[in-house]
Amino acid sequence: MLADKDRIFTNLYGYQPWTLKAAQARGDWDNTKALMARGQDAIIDEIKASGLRGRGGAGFPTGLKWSFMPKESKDGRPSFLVINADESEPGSCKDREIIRHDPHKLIEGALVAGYAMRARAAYIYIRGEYIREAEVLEAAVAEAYAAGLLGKNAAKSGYDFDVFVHRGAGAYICGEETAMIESLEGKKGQPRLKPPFPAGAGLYGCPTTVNNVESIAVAPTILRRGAAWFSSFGRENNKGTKLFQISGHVNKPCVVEEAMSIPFSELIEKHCGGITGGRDNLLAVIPGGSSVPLVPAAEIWDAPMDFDGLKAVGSGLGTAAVIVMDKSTDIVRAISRLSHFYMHESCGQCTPCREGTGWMYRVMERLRTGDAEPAEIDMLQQVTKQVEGHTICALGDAAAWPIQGLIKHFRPELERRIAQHVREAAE
Ligand code: L3W
Ligand code: SF4
Repeated sequence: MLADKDRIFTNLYGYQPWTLKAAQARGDWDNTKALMARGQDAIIDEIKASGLRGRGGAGFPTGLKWSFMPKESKDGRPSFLVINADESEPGSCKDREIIRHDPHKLIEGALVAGYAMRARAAYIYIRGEYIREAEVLEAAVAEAYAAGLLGKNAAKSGYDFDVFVHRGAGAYICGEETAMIESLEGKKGQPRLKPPFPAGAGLYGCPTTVNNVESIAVAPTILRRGAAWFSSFGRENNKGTKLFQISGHVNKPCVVEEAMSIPFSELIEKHCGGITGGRDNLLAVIPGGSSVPLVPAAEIWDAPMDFDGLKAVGSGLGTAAVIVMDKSTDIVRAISRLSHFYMHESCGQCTPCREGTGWMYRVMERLRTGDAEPAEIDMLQQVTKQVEGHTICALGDAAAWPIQGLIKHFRPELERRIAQHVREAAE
């Protein structure tokens, strides 16, 4: 179990105030000027050496992403940092905890990261439903300005840096980085084709890096405690500490910071009081937010909770939103409900996603009640393959993967429902 002294988020549960004064007492904003004085390339090198990978779902190496930003401005164009606080992935609730209880970690991270990538300003795009969180964040940003930590000569570093909080309007797709950029520009939130990646042409056509809240909020601590400290947790390719969010059928759902690669069993037993009804009552787990395939009980129990460990069992770490389902769960209904979510949230600009998500949901609903032909299970699998990899953004994949996981691991249950429906109709 991670020792308290190794936790980055020391106020995750809000036992202390979020305010600047309390944050400074916890070590935030401690001589930020000195961190910045190490120089932009040195900061990027330290983040690279720490092994930090993006905490928003894709796991792209953070330091490498920062290094894509131009060192010199072309045509006088500024660069921007965009912080993705549009936390909408079903099961994900970690960024909310950072923002409402430890916002200064994020704001200091924005300054340090923004400086390293030579950005003029950071835009924090916060989920519209996070009303209280946005209020805290706006108040914390105002505190930082008042204390001279943002704005002209931020933290007396000689660097000018602004932070703007922008509230979303409730669309899941605006969490996709290029849809977020469109939305910030005042347009409808629809993903752009990549490349060009945002580092080449992002917000207002300027070089932009989009990072998740957690990725930015851990940066100052990594710089203070060193890359070697951070990378001492986890294992090769899966370094550091990580916020896990465990919901569903556990005795104590929680958000907890743990070492990357902690086995699933340890996470559940030590932090969540075990599975409801005991280990034998576990049916399946969606380990990384709703966009990754489910994993049956037997395969997840000993799996290391990291990028490679969950890939090895056919799933992914995603945002580390661990959705636990015990044997009382109607697993077909659960996945069908997710299909409805993706159908509803599809932005509609590519045909395989716009049409495919509706198709998949309608077939899933018929499989839920058993009112389907056995051949439709394979047909549904084929539809998922026609959507996966054939769309502009990852929402199409995210809609396909949970269904693929269901068919792979619970096909007998789908067949049982169809057979039962046939029997009942004959009676
Ligand atoms: C420059 C290259 N930049 C990649 C950058 C790219 C992006 C990052 C990752 O989706 C996943 C998705 C959801 N030159 C680059 C490059 N980049 N190659 O690296 O890119 P990518 O395309 O691998 O992923 P993505 O489109 O950012 C994120 C999954 O996360 N997910 C959902 C999360 C939801 C939330 C939320 O609610 N807040 O985070 C959960 O699993 O399905 O697969 O920055 O530009 N050659
Ligand atoms: Fe929009 Fe879906 Fe295409 Fe993504 S995959 S751009 S959400 S239609």
